[in-house]
Amino acid sequence: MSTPRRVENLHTDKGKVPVYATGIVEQPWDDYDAADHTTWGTLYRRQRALLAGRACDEFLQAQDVMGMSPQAIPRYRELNAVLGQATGWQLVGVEGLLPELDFFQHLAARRFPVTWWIRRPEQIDYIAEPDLFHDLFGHVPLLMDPMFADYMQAYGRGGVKAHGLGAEALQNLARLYWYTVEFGLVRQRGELRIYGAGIVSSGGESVHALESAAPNHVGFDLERIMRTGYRIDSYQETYFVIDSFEQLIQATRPDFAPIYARLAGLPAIAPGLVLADDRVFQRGTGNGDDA
Ligand code: HBI
Ligand code: FE
Repeated sequence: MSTPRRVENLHTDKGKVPVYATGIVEQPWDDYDAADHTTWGTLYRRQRALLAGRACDEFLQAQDVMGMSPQAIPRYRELNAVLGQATGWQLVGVEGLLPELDFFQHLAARRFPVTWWIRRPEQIDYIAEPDLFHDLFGHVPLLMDPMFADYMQAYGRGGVKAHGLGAEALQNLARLYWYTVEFGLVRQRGELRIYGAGIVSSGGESVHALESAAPNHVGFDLERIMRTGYRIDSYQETYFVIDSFEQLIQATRPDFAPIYARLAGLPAIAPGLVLADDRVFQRGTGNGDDA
C-alpha cells in the first residue's frame, strides 16, 4: 500500500506532529492489502471485546447500525449512505492531520476527515498520529448520534470563528476537543462510560481510563477544561465527565469570545491537578502536582 504524502512537521503545542496535504482523497479501498484488513480486524475485535460495559451505549449501537465489522476495512461510501441519512454527516478521505482551519471548516460543514491509510502491523499497539482505525473506529460512530453530531458541527463553527482570534483561543478550543471528543467520559445509569475516540481506539486506555486509581475523574466545566493542559504521549491524568451529550451542546451555545477574554493570560492548570471547586468523581493517586 502506498504511504501518505507527508507535507511538513508542524511544531504545535502537542509537540512535533506531521501535518499533511489538505486535499480530499478518494478511499483507495482496492489498494488495501491483506495486512491492512487483518490489522483492522485484529484491532476491531480487541477493542469491541474491551468496550462491552466500558463504552457508552450510543457508541456500540452506532457501530453496529453502521454495519462496521472485523471482516474488512469499511468503505467510506457505504458508511456515508447510513451516516448521511442519520445526521447529514459525511466522511471525506484525507492524508492525515490537517492544519486547524481546514479541520474546523470540514466539521462546520458536517464533513469528518478520515485518514485513508491504516497503521502497519508493527505499529498495532501504538501510533502517534491518527490513522484510519483511530478516525473510523474511534470518531465516526458517535456522528450517528444527533446531539453529538450537532456538537461536532458547533465545535467546527467555533473553530472557524476562533481562527482569527489568535493562538490562545485556538489552544482553549484544542483543549476542549481533547478532553471531550478525544478523551471524554459520560455518566450512564450512574456509572462512568467512555465516549472519547482516543480512549475507545486504545487498548490500554480503554481499561485505564475507567479502572485505574491513578487518574482524576472531574465533572465537565467548559472554562476549567479550556485552561487545562494535556500531554499527547501518555495516558491522561484527568478525565472530564459529562452527564449527557446534551450538556456538550449546551456548553457550546454561548459565544466564546467573552470566555476567551476572561481566560486570556491566566496560567494553564497542570494536567494532574484537582482544584478546590472541582466536582470530583475520583481523586487520582497519580502525583498530580506535576508542574
Ligand atoms: N486533522 N485530520 C485531522 N484530524 C484531527 O483530529 C485533527 C486535525 N487537525 C487539528 C486537530 N485535530 C486538533 O488540533 C483539534 O483540536 C483542532
Ligand atoms: Fe482524533
